[in-house]
Amino acid sequence: MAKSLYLINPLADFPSYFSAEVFGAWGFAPATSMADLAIATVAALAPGDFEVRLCDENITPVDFDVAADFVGITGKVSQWGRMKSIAAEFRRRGKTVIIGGPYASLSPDMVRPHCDVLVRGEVEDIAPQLFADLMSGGWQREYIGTKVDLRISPVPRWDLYPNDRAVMGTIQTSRGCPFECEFCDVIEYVGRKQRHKPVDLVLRELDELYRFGYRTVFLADDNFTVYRSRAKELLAAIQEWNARQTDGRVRFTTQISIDAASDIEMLEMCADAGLTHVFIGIETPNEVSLREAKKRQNLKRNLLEEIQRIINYGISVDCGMIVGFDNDEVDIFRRQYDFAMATAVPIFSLGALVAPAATPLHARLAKAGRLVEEGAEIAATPWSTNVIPNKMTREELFEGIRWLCNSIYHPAAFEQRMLKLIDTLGSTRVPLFARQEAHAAKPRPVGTDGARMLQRIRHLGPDEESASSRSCGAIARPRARCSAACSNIVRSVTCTSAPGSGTRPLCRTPIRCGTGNCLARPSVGVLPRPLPDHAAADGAATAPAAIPGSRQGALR
Ligand code: B12
Ligand code: SF4
Repeated sequence: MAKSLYLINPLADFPSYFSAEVFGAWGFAPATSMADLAIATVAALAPGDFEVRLCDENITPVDFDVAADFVGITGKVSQWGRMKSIAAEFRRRGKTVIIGGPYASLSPDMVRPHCDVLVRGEVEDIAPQLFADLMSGGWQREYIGTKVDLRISPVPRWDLYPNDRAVMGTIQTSRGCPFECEFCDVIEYVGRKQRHKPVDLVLRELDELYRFGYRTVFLADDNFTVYRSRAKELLAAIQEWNARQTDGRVRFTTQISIDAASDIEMLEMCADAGLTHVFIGIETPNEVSLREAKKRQNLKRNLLEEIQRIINYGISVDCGMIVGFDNDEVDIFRRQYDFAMATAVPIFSLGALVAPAATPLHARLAKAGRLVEEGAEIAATPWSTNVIPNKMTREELFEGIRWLCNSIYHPAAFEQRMLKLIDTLGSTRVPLFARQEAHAAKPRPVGTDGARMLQRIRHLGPDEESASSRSCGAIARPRARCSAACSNIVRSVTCTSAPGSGTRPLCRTPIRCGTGNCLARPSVGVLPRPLPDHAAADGAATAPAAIPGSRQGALR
C-alpha cells in the first residue's frame, strides 16, 4: 500500500538578510526569496509508491491535520526553534517525525531527542534504503549519509512547490569548498573536495525551473568559481542555454570567492552567461584578522579594487562582513564603515564572529573557555554570538555592530553606495547577456509585488524618498546599465532587531520582526566607544552629516 510523506521547510526563528518577511509585512501574499531546494530534492528521492506533499512555511502554514504517514522536517540552525516545535506538535498527534538537513547533520545530539528518525548528511545514496524501511515499517533510529557523487542527483520536484511565491529558483551545481576558513561549517558538512553535478543535469534542472516561470536562479554552490576550468565549462553551456530561451532570459546569482576577480576571462564568461550578482565573503579589511581566520584567499590583494573590478565587468556584489575577530580592536567598526563606504556595494550582510558547532573555531574557543554558556544555537540569532571576544567586551561588540549597521544602512549612506554601483556597473565591459536582452518575460506576481514595494519605499520618510528617487532616477538614465539596483533597494528594507534592544528595529522599515514597532521612526543606536564625536544617540534625522569622515554631506 502507498505511504505518504509531508515535507516541511519551517520558518526561520527571526528575519535574516536572505528572507522575505517584508512581503507579508507590507500586506502582500507571503513569499520567499529562494525556493527551498532541500524539500524539493528529498521529494524527488522518494519512490513512486510514496505520495509526497511539500510545505514551505515561508509561503503556506503547516497543516497539522495532514493525513500523512510520515512528517519530514529540514532546516538550518536559524530554524531550529521552529523545527523543534513543529516536530513536538506532530509527535503529540502520533505522527512519525523524520528530521534531516544541515542542522541535523552538524548538531545531531541536539536533534536526536526531538525526532523518531534522524538523518545525518547527504541522502541521495541512502534514500533507497531509508524509503524501503519506511515502507516496510522497519525503520532505524538513525541514518548516516555519505559525500555523494552528484551524478546521482535527482531533478527536484518543483511540480510540488508553490513556485508563484518564490522570487528565485534554486540549483546546486556543486558541493564543497577547498578553502578552510576557521569559522565555516560548510567544509564540515559537505567537505573540502568540491564535487560537481554534470553539466547536462544542471541544464535539465534549469529547463524545469524555466518551465515553472523562474527568470532568476540562485546557484546554491558554496564557491561557484573556485574550480576555474569546471566553472568555465558550465558557464559556456549556460550562456548557450540562455541565448536559446525565447520567453525572457534568466539572470543568475551565486556565491564566489574574491580570487575570481583576478581571472578576467572568468568575469567575462560569468557576466555573458547572465550571472548578474554574486555574494562574496569579504569579512574584514583587517589583514591580521583574515590571517587569524585562515581566510587566505582574501589576503595579499587589494580588496576594494577587486570588488570594483567585478562590478566594472557587469556583476553586482553583496559582501559578508564580520566583526569581533580575536585581532579586532574597538576601532574595527569605524574601519569597516570606511571600507564599506569606499565600495559600490549596497548590501553588506553584517554580523559578529560566531563559532558554529562543528567548526575548528568552536573547538579552539571551547578549549580556551571563550564560549558563552547558551551554546552554538545563539550563533544563529542576529547580532549575537557565542564567542567571548578577545580585545573588547561583548557589550562593546554589540554596541559597535549596532552603530555600524545603523550607519551603513542609513538611507543616505545606502544611497551613496547605490549611486556608485549604478554609475560603474558594466563600465569596463557590457556583458553579452545585457546586449542580447531582447524580449522580456511575462512578469511573475512575486516580481510585481517587489516592484510595488520599491515604489512604497519613498513614503517611509524624507531620507528614504531621496535615496529611492535618486537611485531610480539614475537607473533610468541612458548611461546606467544597472539591473541589480532595484532588487538591492528592495532588499535593503529587510532588517532585524537591534542587538540587546530586544524590540527596537535597526532601520526605518516595516518588516515582520514580531514587534510591530517598525513603523515608528527609531533612533540611531548607542555609539561604540571609539566614536565619541558621532551624532547623539537620538540624532537619526541628522545622521548623514554626522557620520565622521563620510562624504554623504556632498550628496545633499
Ligand atoms: C543555498 C544555501 C542557502 C540559501 C538557501 C536557498 C534555498 N532556499 O534553498 C540561503 C542564501 C537563503 C541561505 C541562508 C542561510 N544559510 Co545557508 N546554505 C546554503 C548552502 C550553500 C546550500 C544549501 C542547499 O541548497 N543545499 C541543497 C540541498 C538539496 O541539500 P541540503 O539542504 O544540504 O540537504 C541534503 C541533506 O541534508 C538531506 N536533507 C535535507 N533536509 C532533509 C530532510 C529530511 C526529512 C531528510 C530525510 C533529508 C534531508 O537531503 C539533501 C540532499 O542530500 C549551504 C551549504 C551547503 N553546501 O550545504 C548553506 C548552509 C546550509 N547555510 C547555513 C546557514 C547558517 C545559513 C543562514 C542561517 C545564514 C545566516 N546567518 O543568515 C541563512 C538561514 C536562512 C533561513 N531561512 O533561515 C549553514 C547551516 C549550518 C547549520 N548548522 O544549520 C550552511 C551549511 C553553510 C553556511 N554556513 O552557510 N543558505
Ligand atoms: S570560502 Fe566560504 S565556503 Fe569556503 S571555507 Fe571559506 S567561508 Fe567556507
